[in-house]
Formats: sequence, C-alpha cells, structure tokens
Amino acid sequence: MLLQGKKALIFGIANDKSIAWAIARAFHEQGAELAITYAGEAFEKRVRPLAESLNAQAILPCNVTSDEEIKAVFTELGKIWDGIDIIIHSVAFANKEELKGTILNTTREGFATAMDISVYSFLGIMKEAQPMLHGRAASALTMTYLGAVQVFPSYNVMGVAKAALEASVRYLAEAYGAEGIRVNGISAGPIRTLAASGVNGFHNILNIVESKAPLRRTITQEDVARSAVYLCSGLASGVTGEIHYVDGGYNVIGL
Ligand code: 0WD
Repeated sequence: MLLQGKKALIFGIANDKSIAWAIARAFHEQGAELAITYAGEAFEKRVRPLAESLNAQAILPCNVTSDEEIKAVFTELGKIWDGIDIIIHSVAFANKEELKGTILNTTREGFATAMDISVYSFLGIMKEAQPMLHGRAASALTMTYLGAVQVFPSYNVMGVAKAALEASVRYLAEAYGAEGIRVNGISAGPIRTLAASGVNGFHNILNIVESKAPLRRTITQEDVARSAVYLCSGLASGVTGEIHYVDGGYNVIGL
C-alpha cells in the first residue's frame, strides 16, 4: 500500500460526489489514516456518515473563512496525532451571480469572497499546519482548473482565483521546500459536482470536453483520486510546485 500509516487531513468534502470524497476513499484503500473536516453545521449531516464509513479518526467543523476554526482543527488534531503527512485542500466558492455573464459582473465583495475561500484558505491552512508538518516528508495538494490560464464562459472571477491559487502552489512549494515538504495542484477536467452546478452552462463544457479531449471522455472523481495518491505518496518524491493536469489531455488541444 502506497500510503500505509500516513496521516491525511482532508478539507472539501460536501457530499458523495465531491472530488475530496473520492480522494478520501483512495487514501483509505492505500492504508492512510484520515481526519475529515466539513464546512459547517449544514454539511455535518452528510459528511459525518461518509467520514465514519472510512473510520476517520477526527471529524471536525471548519469554515475556512475563520482563522479560529482553522486553528481549532490543528489544536484538536494535535491531541490525537503527532504530525500530519498529507493535506488535501479541495475547497472553492464564488457567488452564483458572478458565475454567469462575463467577468464585468464581478463586485468588490464577490471578488474578496472568491479569493478568501478559494485561495487564502490554502495559505491559512498551510500556515497553521507548520508545527504538525515539521520534520516529516509531508505533502499538500490543492484542486484547480484550466480556467486559471485560459478563458472559459462564466468561470469569471473563479478563473482569477484559480490563477492566484496556482501561484500560491509555487510560492508554498518554495517556502516549504527546504524542509522536504512538497506542495502541488491537480488541474481537474470538468466533473459534475455541487460546486460545478454553480457554473452557468457547465453541461456545454462537459460535451465539448467529451468530443475534443484526446481521451474522448470526461474524467471522473476516481481519475483525480488516483493521481492524488501518486502526488501524495513517495512515488512523487521529486515533484513539487507542479500543476498536474488530470483532464483526459484536454489542455493540449489548440483547435
Ligand atoms: O468540475 C469540477 N467539479 C472541478 C472542480 C474542476 C476543476 C477543479 N475543481 C475544484 C473546485 O474548484 C474545488 O476547488 O475542485 C475542488 C472541489 O470541488 P468539487 O469536488 O467539484 O465540489 P464540491 O463537492 O462542491 O466541494 C467543494 C466544497 C464545498 O462545497 P459547496 O459546493 O457547498 O461550495 O468546498 C467546500 C464545501 O464543502 N467549501 C468550504 N469549506 C470550508 N469553508 C467553504 C468554506 N467557507 N466553502 C465551500
């Protein structure tokens, strides 16, 4: 097993369609021990049974807009774990009104919300994680989308946020690299999840990917999860600061 005995902390399970849920299952299969967070009370009902089914050792609330809640996750984990080997950040949010029309719909407040939840949260988590990552060959992984580097209809402020998230991966990789801690991103192809349902015209994107991607199909949560296992295991010991595409090859197609 590739992750035997590794301790993995996972942010971003909303339901059984979430990419982070597929990652949690794949990690469990590979022998990892899990700690799972949920975004707030409204999510607990759905997330707790999922987490329990994988024997998660901690199931903790964490709305990532709160520094206190992020801190509390590490305080609680510190009581049961002597460190953390893997952090999964699979969290993003933008107001629905900003995921339609063009980027000219963006408001100052909506911009700040998208950047706070989708980008700062990764930095905030990685800051508070420091004492528990120290001295371990740990790795962290976030989820991004091709909308960071190319224009997709309706993706708008989320594309700007993903560009900032990808830059954050590179800066975090440098900041943590001297300790042997790796930070990467997976740029996933479109998958039908709760977050994706907020993007206007999402089904069109799926159809186009299916016809144009080299693999002639969309990808699944399990495709992403298998690559996550690789990036968070010793198999990827020399890989950091990387944005790894798991998109059936769609990103290489010009026209
Ligand atoms: O096509 C897709 N589904 C793609 C998703 C393609 C490429 C990338 N991604 C990214 C997303 O942008 C996100 O970063 O993958 C990540 C996971 O997204 P997902 O699995 O597609 O979507 P979902 O199951 O909704 O998980 C994202 C979750 C939230 O769900 P909602 O839909 O309620 O926003 O992020 C969490 C929440 O569980 N989240 C928060 N967690 C803590 N605090 C917060 C918050 N404030 N807000 C959202």
